[in-house]
Amino acid sequence: MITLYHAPQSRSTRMIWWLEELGAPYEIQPVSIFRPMTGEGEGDPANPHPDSKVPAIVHNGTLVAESVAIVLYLSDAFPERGLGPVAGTAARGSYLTWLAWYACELEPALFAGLAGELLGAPMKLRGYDAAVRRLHGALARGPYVLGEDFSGADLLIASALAFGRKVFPESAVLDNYIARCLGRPAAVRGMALDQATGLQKAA
Ligand SMILES: N[C@@H](CCC(=O)N[C@@H](CS)C(=O)NCC(=O)O)C(=O)O
Repeated sequence: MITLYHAPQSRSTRMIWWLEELGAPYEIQPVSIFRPMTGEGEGDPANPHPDSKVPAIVHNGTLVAESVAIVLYLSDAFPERGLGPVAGTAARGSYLTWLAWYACELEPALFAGLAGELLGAPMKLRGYDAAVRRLHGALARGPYVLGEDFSGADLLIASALAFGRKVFPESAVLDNYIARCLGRPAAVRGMALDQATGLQKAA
């Protein structure tokens, strides 16, 4: 059994999507978090995440925090689902590259854009331009960043693009990619479950 520590409309929302993709037995443990955008909320003593953030999972007694680590841990734990190349396969290097790229390149570019920090910051703008270029390059070669097959890398990248769409250039390639990923049945179920959790919390 996997327990997902979750706060509605946060980075843990896409982990419900991920668990739905994997078809693994799981339960959602709603927790409160501090919301920096509004200054509301506070960390929850019931949350085992070392920084009281979400997402975190506990699987057979093992705590895993950080979105990238959770995505990788679970695609490795359920290899039969084929949602991320496993160690020893030719595509593993590319999978790891895109997961690390998401955390180290795309997220910083996204948040620099959201904070209005790109103009007048040549290093940040250079990183942002490179991220946009690399993504377009990959999506010119296939529907997903690894080519023909959807993976956990797409889940992270597409959900971040959807969240910060206004920061990125107008592009049918990006719009179609987001729609392709977020239109997956598991993603639709994940969003509905996120809403249901939010209602539960409010009640
Ligand atoms: N690098 C972490 C970031 C997690 C994170 O910042 N989560 C936010 C919600 S989207 C949170 O829990 N914030 C609570 C806080 O800042 O105290 C990841 O990707 O998992």
